[in-house]
Amino acid sequence: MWVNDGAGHFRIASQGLPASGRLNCLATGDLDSDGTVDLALSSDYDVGYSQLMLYRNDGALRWSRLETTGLPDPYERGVASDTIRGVELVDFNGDGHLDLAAVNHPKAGVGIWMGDGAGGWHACGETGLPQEQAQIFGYGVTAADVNQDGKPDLAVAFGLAPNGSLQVWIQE
Ligand SMILES: [Ca+2]
Ligand SMILES: [Ca+2]
Ligand SMILES: [Ca+2]
Repeated sequence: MWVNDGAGHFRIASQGLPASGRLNCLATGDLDSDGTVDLALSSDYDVGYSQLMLYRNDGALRWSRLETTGLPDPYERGVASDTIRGVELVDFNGDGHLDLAAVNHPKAGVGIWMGDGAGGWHACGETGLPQEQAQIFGYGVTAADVNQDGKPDLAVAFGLAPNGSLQVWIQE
């Protein structure tokens, strides 16, 4: 993490963030509604790490891992068949608490977890999003309200030559 001084100069501010591992994507958002920007990280292989990790910013740029329930368990053996590469934070259901979207790398499935604002998450079952796709990998996910109806939609990038694609889903 680097902080911008407003003139394009940056100083490092990473105290408490992971200093090792295979981290690949991040998203920002105020996970605990205290006004500070927090972080969600995805990791695609690390024994003892979770596929999804959340870090809280205390306002003085000291980061600490947030305790969570309901997100995927830490890797036990670095299982390469079930890893995540892509994470996004947005309030999908408009309840004021950030929710989380992530794309699985080797299965190319898109998962949604609803957040309760207090560290509890629950996976959504019937989302209409792909749960598993053959011959393609998931690489990235981002949310935006592409049809301007007030409900965040989702774009996901997939790739494994020659089958790559960028797909967009509208939230119903
Ligand atoms: Ca916060
Ligand atoms: Ca929500
Ligand atoms: Ca929309």
